[in-house]
Order: sequence, then C-alpha cells, then structure tokens
Amino acid sequence: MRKVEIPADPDAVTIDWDRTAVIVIDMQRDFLEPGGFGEALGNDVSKLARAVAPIQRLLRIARANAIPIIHTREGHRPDLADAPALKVERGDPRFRIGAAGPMGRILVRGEPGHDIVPELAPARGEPIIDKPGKGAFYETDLELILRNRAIETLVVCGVTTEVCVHTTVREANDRGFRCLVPGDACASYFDEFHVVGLRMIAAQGGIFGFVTTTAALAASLAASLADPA
Ligand code: TIU
Repeated sequence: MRKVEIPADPDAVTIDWDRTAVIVIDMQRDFLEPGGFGEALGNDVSKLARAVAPIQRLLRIARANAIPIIHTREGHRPDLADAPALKVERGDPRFRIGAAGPMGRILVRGEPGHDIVPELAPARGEPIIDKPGKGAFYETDLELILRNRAIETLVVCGVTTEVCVHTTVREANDRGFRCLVPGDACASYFDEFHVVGLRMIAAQGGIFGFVTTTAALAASLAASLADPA
C-alpha cells in the first residue's frame, strides 16, 4: 500500500500507487510525424511534440517505481474489416485510412506510421493495446488487464487531449476507475481544445477525472518511496 495525496484540479485526490497504472494513449508516428493520419486530417502535427518529454519523465519514474505501464495504438487491420465506413470515407481519398503514405498505409497495423514514436518505445513486458476506436476500452482487452492487476486508478496521458485521451477517460470513469490526467503530458492539434478539454474533465467537482501535472506525480512518487507505508 502506497497511499498518497496528489495535488489536482478540482481537488487533491488520494490514490494508492500499488493500485495505479499509467496509460499512454496513441503516441504514434501517425499522429506526431508528417505524412500520417494526423496530417491527412489537415493538422499541424508539430503541436503534439510538447507531450513527449513529460511522458518520457512519467515512464522513467513509473518504471523506477514498478508502476504498470500500458501503451495504446489507434489503427486497423490491413483489410480494414474493423474500420467503420463512416471513419474510412472521411476526407480526401488520397489520404484516407488505408491509403499509401510516406510511413506506409495510413492508420494500418503493422505499418511504420502505426508504431509508437521511438522516444516512447514500450519496454519489454509493457502491454500494447491495439484499438480500432478513439476510446481504449472499446473492443479491446484493456479492462480485463486492469481488473486482473487490481488496478483502481489510471494516470492517462498522450494524444489527443480532446479526442482519444478524453474518450478513454470517460470510458474509464464509467467503469469505476479513478482517472488522473497530467495536462502537460497530453497535447492537441488545437490549443483551445487542449485547455478546454482539461477544464471539462475537472469541472463540476471532477465530473470524470482529476487534472494534475507530471511534476506533481513525480514529487508524489519520490515522497512515497522515501516514506513507504
Ligand atoms: N488518438 C487520437 O486522438 N485520434 C485522433 O484521431 N485524434 C484527433 O485529434 N484527430
């Protein structure tokens, strides 16, 4: 038991580090690098780079403290059988899901663009959840993995704040997982959506989560190690 209080918005929240996992959402080349899905949607992909260093720090401290880490990737089977037509048919046909791009077929499993960026490469033994949707629980075994490890609290970071991070936090909250979102370890293609997305999580007394910082989580882990209860 490593119970600690983490400063957060709207209120400090008490968690047990021994019942906590870090979930890194979709830090893939397809979203962060030119020529992938993010750019195909018309976005400035350079805006997502700001989340990389805070997530590196989170991964470092989580690994040092034996906190489980789970990575997710958004993408589809090569035959696109798991991709709804609604999702595939959107946008310029030359850059749609499954179209050939400089990093391989866009948003398709097994292609270079589907990989997690090398700076945040999963370590051996860290589960990777391949998800067809925006939420990490939809049509995946994430919930089973978390229940098997008796996880109660999730630290959710990654991209994008208002799409896959938000959807995952909402899904997790409905399933009874307490969610902490370090805002600096999330990023969006839209500055205002990032800010408002974080405010939406914490509004109404923390309607579906708590917003914190990488520094607060790092300080908490340093303190809980110094004083193992
Ligand atoms: N991972 C994730 O957020 N998928 C998206 O499609 N995000 C956008 O912001 N487009």
